Amino acid sequence: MDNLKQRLCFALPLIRQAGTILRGAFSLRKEGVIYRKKTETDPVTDTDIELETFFRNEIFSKFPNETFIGEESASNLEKFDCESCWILDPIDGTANFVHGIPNVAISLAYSERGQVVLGIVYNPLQEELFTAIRGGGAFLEDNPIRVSDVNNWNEAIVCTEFGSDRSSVKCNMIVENLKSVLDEKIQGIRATGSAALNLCYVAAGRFDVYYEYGPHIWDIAAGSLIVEEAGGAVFHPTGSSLDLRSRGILATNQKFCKKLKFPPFWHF
Ligand code: LIP
Repeated sequence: MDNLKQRLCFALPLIRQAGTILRGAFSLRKEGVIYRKKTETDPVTDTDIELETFFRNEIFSKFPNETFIGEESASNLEKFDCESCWILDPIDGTANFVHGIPNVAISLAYSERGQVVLGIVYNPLQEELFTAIRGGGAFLEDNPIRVSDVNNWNEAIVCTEFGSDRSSVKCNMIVENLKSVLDEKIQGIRATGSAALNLCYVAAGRFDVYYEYGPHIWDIAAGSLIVEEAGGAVFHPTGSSLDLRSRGILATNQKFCKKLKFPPFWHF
């Protein structure tokens, strides 16, 4: 635990510094942030790349023998099984960032032998910092957070995302799942546009369920630990145990998780 606290103390000033860079770039948006598209519907900005380079350099100068997985360098995901690995999404919610929507987060996780043990998610535009160390609880700034107690669909806010894959198979699956959820007469459905924030909102009891097919390990590594440490549960949407590299996640409070019927509630 002491080792992880030291790592948190190392990472927090970096996250705050990166947040200042992100805020500066966000406020210049009207003059036009330069962005290139990874695929037709999936943007990446110079700020994503600048922040990833910043973290990579800082992490390697402090821990030269550790491994690093970053969204923009899209490295070999087998590194996750190494003794020590850092996992970064420099801007989770890049599409929001380019549209001037302040739902963005810097997501940084640290794992040991394939298990995330430290997670930090920071939205510098709304000044919200979520942290967790495995076994040490989850926090919003200095305040402990807990998942909700909601147990009934008609009181539940369910969150999902629509990703950037516009193939007909994926779109049909999204629509079918949405229909199943709406058929339960839920109170509301939301999509922040950032998987990391969605997970933190489950952890803080703002959302009761979040599911998505498509997110990558860098989108969900930090947030999934924050949910668990806030008393919640994380799975693959089919109900099997969560593999962060399997491109799917379902996060809920403990009560709801008993209520969800797997399979076949979630289609894929
Ligand atoms: C995004 C996610 C979002 C998901 C998108 C994308 P990015 O991350 O957080 O929830 O639906 O497909 O992965 O690309 O902004 O880091």
